[in-house]
Amino acid sequence: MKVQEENNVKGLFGLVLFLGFALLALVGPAKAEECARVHEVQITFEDATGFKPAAVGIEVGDCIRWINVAFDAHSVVAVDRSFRVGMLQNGADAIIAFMKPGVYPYFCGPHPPMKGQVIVKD
Ligand SMILES: [Cu+2]
Repeated sequence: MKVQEENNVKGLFGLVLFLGFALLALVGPAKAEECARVHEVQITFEDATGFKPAAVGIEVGDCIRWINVAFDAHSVVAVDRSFRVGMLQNGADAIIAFMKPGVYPYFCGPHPPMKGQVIVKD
C-alpha cells in the first residue's frame, strides 16, 4: 500500500473514532454557556433525601448543575453509567449536558440510597 493510501485509511479510521466519541458525548460534562438552560439540583438533606429536587424534567440541550450544599462530599453516578460526576466537596458544583432524550436515574457513589432522576424530553 502506498503511503498516501495508508494515510487515507488512518484518516478515515480517525474520523470514525471521532464520530464514535462524539456519539458517546451525547450526555457529558459541559460549561454553562453550552447549555440551552441550566437546571440546578442541590445535594442536601434539608427537606430532601440527598438530591433536591429528586426528579427534574428538562429538554434536550439543557443541563443539570449539581451543587453540593451538604457538609460531606458526594458524587453523582448514572445507573447506566452514561454520566458521572466525581466527588463534590461542600460548595463544589458540576454541570452535565443532556443531548439525548430519556430517563436517567442516578445515585451517589458512596451513598447509594441517595437517588435522583433526570427526565429529558424532545
Ligand atoms: Cu452521597
